[in-house]
Amino acid sequence: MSVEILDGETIRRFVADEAAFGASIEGRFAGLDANHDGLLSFEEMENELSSLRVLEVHFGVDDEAMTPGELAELHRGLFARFDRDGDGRVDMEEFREEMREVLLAVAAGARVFAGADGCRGRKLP
Ligand SMILES: [Ca+2]
Ligand SMILES: [Ca+2]
Repeated sequence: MSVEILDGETIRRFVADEAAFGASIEGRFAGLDANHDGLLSFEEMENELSSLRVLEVHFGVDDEAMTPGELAELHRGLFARFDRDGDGRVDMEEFREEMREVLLAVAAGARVFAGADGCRGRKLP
């Protein structure tokens, strides 16, 4: 699934739409849950973490000089943000809450950055 940068208002409307947002998150969660146990391990989350990192890079977090070790540490940190109760697994509720916050943060950033560097509508891999 590709990540498309939309304008902030569109993202906020999407997150506020419980039915659409919930369905989207559940579909994404199911797609990541490779062994279908209803929980996401770090390994299952890694691709997702990479695409979230793309968002952060897009919004100004510079990782040009990162070593593989630093990258792994960053992924661990991102995973810890999702894993709120620290049991080493991300359940649906944790996934939904963190994705909501990430999207709202992106929405806030998008409003700031859209005019600044013309990134509005740009598609990320
Ligand atoms: Ca799993
Ligand atoms: Ca957890």
